[in-house]
Amino acid sequence: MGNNIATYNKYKSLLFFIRKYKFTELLLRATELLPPQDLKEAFSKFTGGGSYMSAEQLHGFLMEHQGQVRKTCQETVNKVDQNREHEITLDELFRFLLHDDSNAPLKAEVHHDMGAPLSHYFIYTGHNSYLTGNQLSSDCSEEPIIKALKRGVRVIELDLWPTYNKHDIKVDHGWTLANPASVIICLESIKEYGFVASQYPVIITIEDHLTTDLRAKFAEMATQIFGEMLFYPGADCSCLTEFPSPESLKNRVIISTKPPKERFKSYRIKDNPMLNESESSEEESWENESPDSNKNEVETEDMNGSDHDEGNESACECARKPYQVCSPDYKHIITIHNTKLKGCLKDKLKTDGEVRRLSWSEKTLEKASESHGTDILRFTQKNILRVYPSAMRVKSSNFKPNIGWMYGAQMVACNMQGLGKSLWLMQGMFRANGGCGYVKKPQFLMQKYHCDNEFDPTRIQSVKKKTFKVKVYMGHGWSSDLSPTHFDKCSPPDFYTKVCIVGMPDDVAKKKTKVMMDNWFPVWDEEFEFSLIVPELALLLIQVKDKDPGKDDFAGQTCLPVSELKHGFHSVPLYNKKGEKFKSVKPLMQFQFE
Ligand SMILES: [Ca+2]
Ligand SMILES: [Ca+2]
Ligand SMILES: [Ca+2]
Repeated sequence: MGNNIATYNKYKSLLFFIRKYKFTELLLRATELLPPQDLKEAFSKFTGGGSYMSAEQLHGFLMEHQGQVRKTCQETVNKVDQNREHEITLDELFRFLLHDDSNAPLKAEVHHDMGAPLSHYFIYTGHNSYLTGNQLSSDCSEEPIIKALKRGVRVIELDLWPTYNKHDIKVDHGWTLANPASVIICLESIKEYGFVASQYPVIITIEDHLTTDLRAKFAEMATQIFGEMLFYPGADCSCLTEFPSPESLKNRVIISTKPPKERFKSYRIKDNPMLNESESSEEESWENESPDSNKNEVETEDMNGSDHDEGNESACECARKPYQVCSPDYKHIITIHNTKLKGCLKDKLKTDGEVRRLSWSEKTLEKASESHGTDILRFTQKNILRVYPSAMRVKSSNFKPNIGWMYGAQMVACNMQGLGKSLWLMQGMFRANGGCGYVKKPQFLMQKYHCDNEFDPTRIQSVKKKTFKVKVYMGHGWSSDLSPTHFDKCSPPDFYTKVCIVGMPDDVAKKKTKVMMDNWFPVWDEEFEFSLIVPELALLLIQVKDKDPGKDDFAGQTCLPVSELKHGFHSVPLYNKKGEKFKSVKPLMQFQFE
């Protein structure tokens, strides 16, 4: 028996050795990747058929073929030229294009006009930013907030609740099993990490379940912690008729929530936090309400209180009346008012008067867009619409953000801790504009539509379609970043690449390359053509997979905003499922527009 085990172990280690040897041999093949034919032709064109490229010719190649701007061209030329006498070979150019980080397909700097009101931008927005995992039982912590801010997320959501003894505030997810987080630590983390990834403003959206006293306490905390960093229009009771610009709010924190009602009902709400929830939750559920809905006392009062005059009811006025309970300081620190108007959908989307924010669930938006597309668009040109994932998504999954973007919704809120395609799309969209968290909305979302049903993004009849070509040459880097048996136990992986366009319904398309069997360095050399109606909202989703008999293995993904892509040959860095960049995996591709 013992002898058998010894033989078995010996056999196993021999197998391991053979396998290892085989893999090492395969790794060596990396150096055998050859420049694609297209690159040979481009090299020949820019060198006039020569075998060396001069610094001047390289400059020409980078400007004309690679879509680089003059400034970065010189830097690149210096870099490539470093150890040479002003000339490089085709192979050196190829290695440079394949490996160098500066050959990424997107512009690294902020290049949109940042001087327009906040409503003109899509803003990188988190949902329940304090949750570490699922929506029911995961804990609350400042960690996911810090992580999101480091990635450039600009809108952080905090749900504020009274602690058990009602004397303090906690960040919690309401009536779930989660452990709460400290509000002070959350605010301090926002202060510390808010501007690490981007200088543009951080917006804190608050789901407010607090009593009047605790609101005052929060206002004090926020003003003390943020100091000068906290922006608000001032205590002059004036309301904004236009939002300030991201440029003017650089390195500032602003608060968005529902302004509290200055009414005697506050006494009663204090006694019953459950009632308070229906009053102040972000939920907007017009579609479930019958016209004479009278769910409870507070809700009715809320409806009365939210009429159109509410926004103008000044806190100063309120302060002059000694018997009313209000927290003027809290109201004053709110820059973006989350205000719902009563009435039918059309009334709720009114755009005269104070600019404000509405918060809708994905379902509400879906339903409203069927009949009121133009009204929603008109609203989002001046005001802010936040769209959040349905409460049914307990596992922190996400909805396709496009539904929000195509109606101009600025804050499409995403569960940053949930994995999956929707999150990749979100990360892709906000790689635009230097990854600063603000992306200027395309012109067609800002122009005037006069008739009621004129704007219907699901049926845009083409003006002139733009042709976008993607060529997938080759992949490499997996053998450096992952173990030899990561994909298949007994053989190298069988890679193929999927390229999809996600955007306006008519632009959606899916293509894929052939499978390259048993090869860590697949060469596909395949070109795909897409014809796009609205390239401004089109995202290119790239996924590499290892073909398997059952479910194929994931081998990397990235999502890139099409209108921001540089043309020419680029190495495209891929990310894991969570959106963390692989060290070396960056397939070589070419992008062209016609
Ligand atoms: Ca596999
Ligand atoms: Ca295989
Ligand atoms: Ca396989």
